[in-house]
Parts: sequence; structure tokens; C-alpha cells
Amino acid sequence: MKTLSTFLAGTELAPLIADIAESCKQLAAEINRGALHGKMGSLDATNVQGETQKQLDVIANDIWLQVNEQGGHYAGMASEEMEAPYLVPERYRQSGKYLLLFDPLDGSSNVDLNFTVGSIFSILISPNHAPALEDFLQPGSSQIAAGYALYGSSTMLVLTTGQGVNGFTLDETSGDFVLTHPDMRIPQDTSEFAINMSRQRLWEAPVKRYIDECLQGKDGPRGKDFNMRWVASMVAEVHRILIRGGVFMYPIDDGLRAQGGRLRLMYEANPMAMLVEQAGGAASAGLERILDIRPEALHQRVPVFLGSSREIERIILMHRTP
Ligand code: AFP
Repeated sequence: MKTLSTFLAGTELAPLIADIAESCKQLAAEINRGALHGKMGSLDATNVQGETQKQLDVIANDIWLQVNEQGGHYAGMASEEMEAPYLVPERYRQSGKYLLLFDPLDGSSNVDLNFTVGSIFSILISPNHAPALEDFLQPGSSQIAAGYALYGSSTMLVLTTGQGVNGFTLDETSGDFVLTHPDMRIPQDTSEFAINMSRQRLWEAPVKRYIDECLQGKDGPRGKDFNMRWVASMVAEVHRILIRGGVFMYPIDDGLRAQGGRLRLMYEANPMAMLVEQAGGAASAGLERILDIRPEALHQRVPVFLGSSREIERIILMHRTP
């Protein structure tokens, strides 16, 4: 069986991805032991998003910073858990060619429930040896690699470096990530959608129309019944879509308009959009391709519609024809 290291052998990104894999292994172990070591539960602190921080949010952020800065590959990092970008200390900035952006623990509201959570990451070229905030604000099309770790019934690393999407499963015995899901592809069609239905009254008309048509089932305009899923962990939803297709939607709505949406562009929407497109799917903010959005702020939020390409095309068409 191929492993992550043999799969990437000789490529420039191999050492960077090896460090990311190590941080995922360490975090998987922390999550697995969380309840045993009393590390579940929330702190009386909020992060830059104004969200209550879990103990494991802080632990995850520290692991990602420490494990990934030591390799000397990055000039700077940005995280959902940190207001400002992090300038890697000079002693670790030998090459400092890249920027690492990450959501260290996505779906953390699920972590106390023992539900699937994950980490999401994005790698950019650093324009400067000492990058400033604006150096991070690159469109998703500039990403040279993106992926996620999935801390579920097994620990997985799903990765793209621009030549398709490949999934690796952690073999706890050897400590290797083994290539178990080569060349992941998203079917163009689906009968499964994922959305937080409790916000239905707040949606814009195109979203209401799309979901209403799905709910009408085989007697409605779609001519088939649909199934629904909602895990409240974007990594789990995207993984399901990479395995069997589907649509994931977190639209802007009357309750989120002031913030611009729910999900963050730089370290959630952009890396997931790269993965989805590399697997033959599509990722849109409703009227524009997510990877084309020109960022204006590090923690900027955007609407997200991603998954099976024919469904996303339908959703975009509904946004264009009021
Ligand atoms: P947390 O990391 O705060 O749990 O948020 C997870 C998330 O950003 C994304 O992973 C989920 O798809 C979405 O939020 C869930 O949102 P709801 O809590 O509104 O269901």
C-alpha cells in the first residue's frame, strides 16, 4: 500500500504535508483522550469570531502552530482562533516560502458529543519573508495545496496539491497515513442535500426555491425524492460529498447578513472549494465562484454552495434568475 510519504516522495510540498500530517496525528490523540483528561468543555473565553472557545480549540491551535513552524517552510500563519496573522519566529523562517492558513478544530461544537470533527488547511506562497496581513489576502485560486483531517471512526487526511484529490487513512499500528482513497471524484448528480433547515424562514428566495423543489420529491419539478443530512461539521459534510456526492449549503440569510455569512473564506470555504473542484465538483458563493473571490479581510465570511456540479449549476441559475 502507498503511504503519504511515498505518494509525495520527491515533491517540494512533501515536507510541509508531512508536518501537517504529524499535527493531525497529535491532535487526533488529544481528541481521543479529551474526555479522559478532562479537556472537554468550554473556556470562559471567546475567539475572534465571538464564539465560545473549547479547551480543545486552544490545544488544537497550539499543536498546529508548534508542529508546523519548526519545519522552516512557513513565513507566516493564520488561524480561525487568532485575530491577527502569526509571523513565524526568525529562527524558524529559513526558507519561509509559504503561508499556512487553518481552522484547527472545525465542528468543535460537536467535540463534547464524540461526533466527527476536523481540521482544515490551505497553503499559499508568501510574497514576503516577513508577511503582512495583506500578503494573506490572496484569492482561493492562488492556493497551491489544500485539505482536511477528519477525526472520526478513523483518522483521515484528504489532500489536493492541484492534481486531483487523494485520501489517506492513519494506520495506528505503523503511524503511517495509507493511501486508501485514490483519485476521489464527486458524482455530477445527487439526491442528497445538507443545510441547516432551522434557518429556513431567513433564507433568500433562490435557496427557498431550490430546497422547496427538493422537498416536493418525485411528484415535484425534480421528479425524484431527496434525502437530507446535517452533521454541523463542514469537514464531515464535505467528506461525505467526496465519497458519494451531494450538496452542502450555508447560504447568507437575514440573520447572517451583517457578518457576510457563517463560514470563513480563507480557511474554510477556499480550501474546501479547491478540493471539491479538483474532485470534479463545483463551489459557488451563489453568484460567483468561491475561488475567484478577492479577499478583503482575514476572517471574512462568505455564503457557500458546494458539491455535485449539476446541482450547483442549478442553484447558481436560480440566483441569476430572480
Ligand atoms: P463550529 O466549529 O463552531 O462547531 O462551527 C462549525 C461550522 O463552522 C461548520 O463546520 C458547520 O458546517 C457549521 O459551522 C455548523 O453551523 P450550525 O451550528 O449553524 O449548524
